[in-house]
Amino acid sequence: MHQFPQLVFAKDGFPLDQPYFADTINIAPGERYSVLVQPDTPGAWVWHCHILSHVERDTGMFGMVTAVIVQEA
Ligand SMILES: [Cu+2]
Repeated sequence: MHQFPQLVFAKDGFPLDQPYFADTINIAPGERYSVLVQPDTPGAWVWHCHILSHVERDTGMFGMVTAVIVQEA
């Protein structure tokens, strides 16, 4: 996720013994990770897979990408 540090705190629904901050996480097929972010900067932020063939092609972005909209409180 762009802009906000993410705290990885669980894998496949089970809490981690040692939560950690990570910019990117390697996720194998079928795995799930849970993260916490503190969205304290308003704007439209991109959250996407870093395997570019999963998110980008000649016509633009697609697939494993979304926008997180943060509004003023
Ligand atoms: Cu991917």
